[in-house]
Amino acid sequence: VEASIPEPQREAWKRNQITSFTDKDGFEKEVVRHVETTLARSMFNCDEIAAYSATSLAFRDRLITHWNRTQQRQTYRDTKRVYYLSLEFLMGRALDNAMLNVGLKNVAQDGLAELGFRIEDVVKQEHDAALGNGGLGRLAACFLDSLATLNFPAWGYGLRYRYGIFKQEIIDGYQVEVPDYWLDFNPWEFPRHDVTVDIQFFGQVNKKTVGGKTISVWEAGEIVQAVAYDVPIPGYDTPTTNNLRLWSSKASGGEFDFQKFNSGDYESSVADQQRAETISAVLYPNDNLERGKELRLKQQYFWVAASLYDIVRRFKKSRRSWNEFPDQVAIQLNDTHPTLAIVELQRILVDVEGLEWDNAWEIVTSTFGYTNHTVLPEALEKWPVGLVQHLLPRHLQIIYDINLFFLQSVEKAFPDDRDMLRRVSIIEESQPKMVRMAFLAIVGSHKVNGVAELHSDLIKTTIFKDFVEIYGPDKFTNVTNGITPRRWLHQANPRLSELIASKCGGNDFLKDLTILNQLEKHVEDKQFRKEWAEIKYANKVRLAKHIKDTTGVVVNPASLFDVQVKRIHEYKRQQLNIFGVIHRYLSLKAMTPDQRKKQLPRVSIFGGKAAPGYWMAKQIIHLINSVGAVVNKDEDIGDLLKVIFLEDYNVSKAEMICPASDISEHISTAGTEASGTSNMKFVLNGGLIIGTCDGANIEITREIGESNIFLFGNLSEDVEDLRHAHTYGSHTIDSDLDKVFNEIEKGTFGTPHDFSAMIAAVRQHGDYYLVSDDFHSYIETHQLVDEAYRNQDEWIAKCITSVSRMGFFTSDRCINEYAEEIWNVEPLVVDRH
Ligand code: KOT
Repeated sequence: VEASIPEPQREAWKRNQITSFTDKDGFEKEVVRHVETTLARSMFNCDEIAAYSATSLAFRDRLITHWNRTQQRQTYRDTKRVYYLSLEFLMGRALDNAMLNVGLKNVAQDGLAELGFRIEDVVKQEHDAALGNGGLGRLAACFLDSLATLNFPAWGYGLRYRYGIFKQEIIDGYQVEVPDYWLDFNPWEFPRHDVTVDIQFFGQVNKKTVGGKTISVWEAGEIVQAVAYDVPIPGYDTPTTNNLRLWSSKASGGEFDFQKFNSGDYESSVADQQRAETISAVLYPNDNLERGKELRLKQQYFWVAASLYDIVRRFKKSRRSWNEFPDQVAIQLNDTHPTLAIVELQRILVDVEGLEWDNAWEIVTSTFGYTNHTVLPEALEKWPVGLVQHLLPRHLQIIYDINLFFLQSVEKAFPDDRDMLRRVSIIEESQPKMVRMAFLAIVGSHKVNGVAELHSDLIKTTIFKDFVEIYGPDKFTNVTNGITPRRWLHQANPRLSELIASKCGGNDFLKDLTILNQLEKHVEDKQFRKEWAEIKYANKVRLAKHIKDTTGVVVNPASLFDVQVKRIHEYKRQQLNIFGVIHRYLSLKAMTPDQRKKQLPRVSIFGGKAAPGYWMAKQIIHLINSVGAVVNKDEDIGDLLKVIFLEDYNVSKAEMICPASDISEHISTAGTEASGTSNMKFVLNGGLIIGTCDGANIEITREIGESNIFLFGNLSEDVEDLRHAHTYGSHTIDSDLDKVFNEIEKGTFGTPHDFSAMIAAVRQHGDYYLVSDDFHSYIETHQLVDEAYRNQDEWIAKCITSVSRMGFFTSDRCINEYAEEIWNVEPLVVDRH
């Protein structure tokens, strides 16, 4: 690496190499320097925000030095890189994570204490980076942590939204959305104004003859500029610091179109600028739903084109032949959102670089892998052909050609199956015609994976069945999701992490999570159980305080904490949970005071955002809050039942909530939740789960043992028949659920009309999510939970056993599987310095 600096200057550069701080004094010096120079403040007006900013800047300087060395090393060794394309990266806070990953949190804690600050308060000043909706975005963030920790040469590519997921406020029991402007002061990004890419939209395609060859030229469109912003991603206990590159949109030609400006057309020059900036302005707030908006397609192409330009530019520096592209580059598509990358790379290779179609297509398909995250039909992306034609005329031609060659090969293999061609065509012959993005992603990739075993089986037997026939089963694989134990155990639950370390021979388990299995031999250790229980209790006290501070409701930390936090969606069935809560309330009300005394106190905790346009999800939030308003002030009930809705669930709240749960709910209709990842977070933090046989719950059960999980409900294989029976047979509602409905309709929880649609969905509209079918089993299983919790000693033993068997669910295991089975990349081993 050094050799790249000319001999005469080398000595001066080496002599002045930056040395990062390693101790308290060094850290304090940096903080004071940043307070007094970068922030232009003084020790006399340094508040917690300034302390946060200066601490972050001190760590940022450290990261960027390691970032530089990592990039130099990767460039020098010229090995294959992974590019993870995701429209969402739900990163949460960076400071705490950076301090822990570089192993200097204690140093910072002591240093800040000497300067007059508590590190917990300083860390809390940071705004979450919330560039995602839920599981899909958080998975991308966990993957970045694992890629860096395992020393893979890897880059994330995303959009730098000015507004991330909205902030949720609950006003009079209803969700209100408030914009999340998070970029005010963000020390974690480096603007790269020198890295800009011109992105074209609209225009037309002209044929031209160059050297006897006819080529297609895409011309006369509108240009928008993409500007790169880099976010350093530190690995845990390694100098490797990878890059997340986020693109921001800007009008081309600088601030204004000066010609328009000078000719007096000031307004329209500002309007042009605003239109360009709109592209990266806001994250679409839908989880598991695609609404086919033009701006969303613009976002997708803008981000994909900028990223590919960058990737191709980096590859070209190595002066290798195009056929080596797939040996140097692996691109993973996080769902179908970046599928246009397939078309864009084909366009670059054929139109710009002049490769033959077949040669180019071989390179393209060897480069891409596609991860599917959902089977819900409303979430599968389809774009109207007319819209693609208008926005990206050349890309539509290429899509048609890809489809033509694909269908020709299918016809050859299945000569007598006309319907097969209709079924698998990338173009759906509907009114209007649509481009099916998942099919395009399959055809343009060499591997397709689901995110949990059941889910990967389901895609092979349902939505992608025909493609398994066409390509054979080997193109389809499973990579069960995982979570990073650094953030979700070490950072979120430091006391538990420390207790575990004391039994597992130090912190190595954070890099090899299977080491957790050493806990199992201590399960019978009374002192260990006691410490374990104390930590859980302390975490519950912390959450109880947060509940008191934010809702005013006092909850008893000795109660069983029952938690369901995730996006609000009918398939995730928060309605089943709240109906169950009402059932519990009615049962308690029907008891004598003596009977009540024998009951186990419970706190039902909900949290999660509803997509702003998802009316039914908003009704569910309203019902939860309405039930809470009645139950929480009912003096007959007291501590026996509290119902809490926590406002604005996000990554940093999850870090507080997961460690405080006794039981968490993962109760989706079987076959609908592709994986789920919060189920893993809750078990890893010493909580048990109640769940359906869905997604990763099934593999969690296999790992931790059936006696350590509360499973209930119908199985995925029976769902279709049940739905059919609801629609075509006679549909009777569970009698206990019926009583719950009657109580709601009596007005016990406010105006019954507000909730009539939720009830009608079950009674009149075929109960698509099987709430009634699973209700009895759900209630019975909650009774088992109560009974089990009464025996605290055994409960704690179950928790410890479960944690000891969770090693499989680290995102490190996941990333190693992707690396081996899909990317064919190896880590770049680094010496420590
Ligand atoms: C789909 C369209 C737009 C935005 C988000 C999605 C989406 C999210 N599709 N699947 N997911 C979730 O992905 C997680 C990570 O794999 C899964 O654990 C979860 O079950 C999916 O619902």
